[in-house]
Amino acid sequence: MALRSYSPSVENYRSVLITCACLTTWTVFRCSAILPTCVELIRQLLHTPHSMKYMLGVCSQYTQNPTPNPISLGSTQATDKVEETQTPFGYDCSNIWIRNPKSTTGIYTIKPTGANSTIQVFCEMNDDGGWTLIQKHDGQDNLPFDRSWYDYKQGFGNISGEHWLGLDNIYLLTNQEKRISELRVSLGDFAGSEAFAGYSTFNIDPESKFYKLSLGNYSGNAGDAFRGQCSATNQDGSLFSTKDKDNDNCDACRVGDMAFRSCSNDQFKSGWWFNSCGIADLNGQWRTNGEHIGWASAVSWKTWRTLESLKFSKMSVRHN
Ligand SMILES: [Ca+2]
Repeated sequence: MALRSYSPSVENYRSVLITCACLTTWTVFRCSAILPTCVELIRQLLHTPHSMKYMLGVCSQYTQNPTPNPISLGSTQATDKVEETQTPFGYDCSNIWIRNPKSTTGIYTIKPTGANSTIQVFCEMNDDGGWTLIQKHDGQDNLPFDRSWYDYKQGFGNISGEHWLGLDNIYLLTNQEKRISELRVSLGDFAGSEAFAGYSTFNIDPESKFYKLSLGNYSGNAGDAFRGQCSATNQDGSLFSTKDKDNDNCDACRVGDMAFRSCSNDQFKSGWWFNSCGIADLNGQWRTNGEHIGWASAVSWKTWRTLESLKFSKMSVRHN
């Protein structure tokens, strides 16, 4: 337990952290995806005054071993049993940013309060804080969003590219003890314009309550498409639906002569918080430039662009 009083030099930090990165690479993850995180970890900890206990805790988290083998510490004596830490890098991107405002945008590992395991996320580190990305849809990976309940629950895609973080992860992120989460929806069209919609609070319920959506006050210049213009299009308070799980309020809805019961399966080919059905749907089918007008299934935020499928959408959460 000598670690409590141990004060390593910068060189010692470097030795520990590089060893940690090596351990991570070949013991657990066996994939290159973890490397950017490790590199980021090294960069962060070399520039911030963390304790040795914290750093070794990080290593133990990465090796998934509460009492890892002694880690090479160069000339130091600290090879005692290592205590686990409460969080590997932070509860969320905001927490990481608060601890180190110089953190750069990229992939991080977080552990929200209440989570049993860590989550890999993409953090956008801006002047106004650290934002945890929960959705990115820009067609760059040709990622299909017409997916099952299970896929939307678990998440899909590439964290550094197009992806949906997963409803279980979004639930954990937005229901942390004493941490208020706000949402920012970022949008771009094919003409090069951008807009955003902010919500002062953003929470979803657990799966047992069908991931019901709860939003705070709107601000921004893209319009409040989540709430739409009337009760039928208001998605605040709606349950999540997918093509194989219809929790919407259509029974039946009509488009022209056609009646349908499932917004997700019959109209929009998207997992979303449909009411009957609403005018926001960022998980609809991405359309190429020139082919982006007038589709039912599209990347839609109709208070901003009524008929167009958008060039990109991002949904990010900040905590305070
Ligand atoms: Ca229905």
